[in-house]
Amino acid sequence: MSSEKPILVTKPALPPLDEFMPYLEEIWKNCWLTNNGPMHQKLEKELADYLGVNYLSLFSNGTLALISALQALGIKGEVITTPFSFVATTHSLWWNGIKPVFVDIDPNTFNLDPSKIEAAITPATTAIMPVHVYGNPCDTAEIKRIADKHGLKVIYDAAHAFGVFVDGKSILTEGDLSILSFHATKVYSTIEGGAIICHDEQMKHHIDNLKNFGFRGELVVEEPGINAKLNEVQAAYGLLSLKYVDSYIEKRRSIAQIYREKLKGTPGLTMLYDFQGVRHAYSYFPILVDEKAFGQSRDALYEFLKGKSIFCRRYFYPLISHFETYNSLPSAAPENLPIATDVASKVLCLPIYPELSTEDLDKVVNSIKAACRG
Ligand code: T4K
Repeated sequence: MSSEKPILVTKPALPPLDEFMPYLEEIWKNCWLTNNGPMHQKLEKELADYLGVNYLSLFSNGTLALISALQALGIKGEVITTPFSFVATTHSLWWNGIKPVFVDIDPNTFNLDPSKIEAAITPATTAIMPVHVYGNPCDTAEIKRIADKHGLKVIYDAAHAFGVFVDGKSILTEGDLSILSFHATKVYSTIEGGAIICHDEQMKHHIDNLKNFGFRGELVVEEPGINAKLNEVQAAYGLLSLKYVDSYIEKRRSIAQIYREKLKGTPGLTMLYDFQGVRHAYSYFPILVDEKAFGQSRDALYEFLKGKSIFCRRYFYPLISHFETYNSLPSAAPENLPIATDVASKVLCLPIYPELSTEDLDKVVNSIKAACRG
């Protein structure tokens, strides 16, 4: 192992500390720390405006937002979902007593393949939970067509899709509900945090109550809600971060551009490019390593880079369907998921974050090229 300064897959973008102090002073003055305080209310409004959505409810993290979104729609039975995601996607189904049904992904987008959804629908199916993985938009029109035909709800796990627009329209306006994650590793962060995006005021009230134990007013508990509120300090951090997020996305865009230019033509490496009409936010930079053409396996490359203090990540390997909780489900069989199994065996996410220096970026690129035996 080298003693060089580590280059991690991501690094949180921190807003200037001195600019955070006035927010803290305000909180101290308000003496209001959580439970829908003024910072929280302001952030819900500013985020909805920034993201181009009508109703947004903040959460203490993306996982509780997912769990609560399923609660809000009363989803039961079976839900069709992707195995190629962070494990929280499927865990949210498990926490609601729902049976996940895994469907394979599209080889070009790595998202749920709509052409394989209908074959997985049974009388117990109530919803589809796709993921805009790496922030790349799902085929939302086709998913809507299938959902409408079969009377299914659609809940998008949009944890990676902050600030993603398709033909000028926020991707978060799709489906019945979408959820976001504002974890420290995300493009936009409240340290820990998340949100549910919905389309009408009544649903927004319902979701707001759900994250506050199910209370409606002071004396009435309408349903078994949970505590998933975002506190004032984190909301303030979110307000300040929002001022910088466009510059963060721009830096990420230029890093992605450099990777694409400099790694182009490397034998055995496949990269994803911008989709037509999409404003990307570049939350991750995945590459696929074809062992035969590259001359080394993905895992050998991962270890080689680690030896140079470059810590890439194999998001999302192993597939969720591979984990013990889920691997006995019939839909988890690798034969049912050939594309996802193949992509998971080849994928490597390269470092991408606003502060990544040109020097470090060059080091990543040169090290990958040095590892290539193709
Ligand atoms: N749905 C999807 C599709 C998701 O990807 C996620 C979360 C969720 C739902 C659930 O949302 P949350 O409940 O988390 O809001 C990370 C994140 O913890 C997780 O939020 C994220 N997805 C997932 C893809 O990645 P780990 O286990 O890889 O994190 P960790 O601690 O290994 O950190 C990753 C890298 O970032 C390391 O190189 C260290 C660096 N790092 C990390 C933190 C926390 C820093 O430099 N500073 C930091 O403060 O899960």
